[in-house]
Amino acid sequence: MDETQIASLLKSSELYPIPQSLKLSYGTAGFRADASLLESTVYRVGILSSLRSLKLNSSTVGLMITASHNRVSDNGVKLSDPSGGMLSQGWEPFADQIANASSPRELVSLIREFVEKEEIPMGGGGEVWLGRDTRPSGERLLRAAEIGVGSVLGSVAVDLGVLTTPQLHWLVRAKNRGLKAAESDYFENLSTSFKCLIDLIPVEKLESSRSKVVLDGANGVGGQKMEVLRGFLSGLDVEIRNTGRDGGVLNEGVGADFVQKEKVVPLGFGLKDVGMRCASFDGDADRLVYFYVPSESCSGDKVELLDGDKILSLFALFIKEQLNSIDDEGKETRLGVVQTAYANGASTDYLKEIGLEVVFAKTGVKHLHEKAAEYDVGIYFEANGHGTILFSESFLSWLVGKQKVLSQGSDEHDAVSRLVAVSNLINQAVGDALSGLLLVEAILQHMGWSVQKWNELYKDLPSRQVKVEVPDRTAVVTTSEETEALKPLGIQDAINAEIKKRQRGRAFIRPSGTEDVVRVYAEASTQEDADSLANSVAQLVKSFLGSS
Ligand code: G16
Repeated sequence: MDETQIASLLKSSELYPIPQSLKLSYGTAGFRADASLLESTVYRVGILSSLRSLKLNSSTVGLMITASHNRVSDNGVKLSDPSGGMLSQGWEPFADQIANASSPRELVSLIREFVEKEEIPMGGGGEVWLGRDTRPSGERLLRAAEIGVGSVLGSVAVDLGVLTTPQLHWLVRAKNRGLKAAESDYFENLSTSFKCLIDLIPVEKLESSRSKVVLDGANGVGGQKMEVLRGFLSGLDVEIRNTGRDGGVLNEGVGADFVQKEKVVPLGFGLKDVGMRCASFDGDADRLVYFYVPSESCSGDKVELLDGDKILSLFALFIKEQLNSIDDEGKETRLGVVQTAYANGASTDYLKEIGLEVVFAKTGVKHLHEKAAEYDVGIYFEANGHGTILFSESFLSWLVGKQKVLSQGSDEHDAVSRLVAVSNLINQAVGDALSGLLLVEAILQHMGWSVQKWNELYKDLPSRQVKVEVPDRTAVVTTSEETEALKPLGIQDAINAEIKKRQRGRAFIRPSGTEDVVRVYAEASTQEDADSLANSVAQLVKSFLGSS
């Protein structure tokens, strides 16, 4: 790094002093904190993203300002690698180091060392695309990111404005593949591949299953983007509520995280919606869950939840059905599904029963994505509704080749065409609520299923999730799949004793990577037992770690 570069970094970093006693870690999905604390962090991540671009031959990198499901006063920053996937985990320690550097001099010396170690060519040409969600703090933080990007000399930041997180990942992926990469291309791609799937459905099935879906947009960017997407679509009737324009607050009593954790309707939904097919996005639209208000509901607030596990099961069933109709010429196509410890035990049993290979990963899509990429077709979903389908390059080119030679209109040609359409519709960069919703809707129409019929695939074991505020959540250390706590010493034995008291009991604890809490998950054969197990484990967390 030459003197001019060093001077540029020193000068810009003076503008963004780190708040006293701020200690951040890259976490499950980037840095998150109260928005007022984050300018120095976002500025520094701006620098990192320029370096990442330079390291990868000036490919475009994405930087997203969002705190997703967290409250509106929080914000955060996540990065998209040139592939459209999450930032390579190998760079996370450097992200932690620079985010916490206490002075401009320390920051510059860390950058210098890293540039040398990684042999990053500093000749200029880095490119970073920036997006933000609808949080009021987003614009100010985006300016900090721009300064960070530009302080690596010769690198440019391109402000793409308000986007969903998955849109930014999709655009970055498309750009680096030399494809058209404007927001309108994203909408066109989704709508045309949705149409392909619908066109492959026999007319009599279409008529019986087409009905309205009602969307809760979490008062965030997702509902607003769905309004745009709706203009591109035919064959789908979507009513959108909680767009954030009617005074509702982002993620407050609304959104996928709220609906999935509390198992109640979001604001704006209730008795009037009994039996309707409803869906919920989270704050940056990378998570999707479905729900309906059951007919026996008196108050209209409790829901039947169709979470990420149910979406995964629907996708897996559909993909499997298509693969079964295709002569794979002895290739032995590998279809695998990836879940986390949060997956409902009944969903895992179901997936195994239908003959699927199920593997587990640590919480965080970056971990699931990696495992899903090992298959010809890998489907991953977290119970919270974050997930997607990955098609390996070789499998996809084999499919496309087959599509060309098979006779049009044959069952096999239709099955191949459906899979090709799914590979275009689903956002293979990262979980995407908009594309996920379109795929769910297309499959339900294909099957001729109502949301209630879909829900009958299996019955969830009763479960409960709670969060516990403690003085130091990092005192909880778990095994790699997060099913057992290694620290604090003795807590796992105490948890096991509580589990044993309940039929089909299962519970675990883990420190959140996005909020300052310890999460508790419990399931059992009855709701009462699941609740009491979660509460007992939460008490254990408090007694081992203290409450804050
Ligand atoms: C992020 C991650 C998800 C993860 C979630 C909760 O979601 O992308 O993979 O499941 O955080 O993580 P934790 O339990 O560690 O707080 P999002 O939608 O908030 O970006």
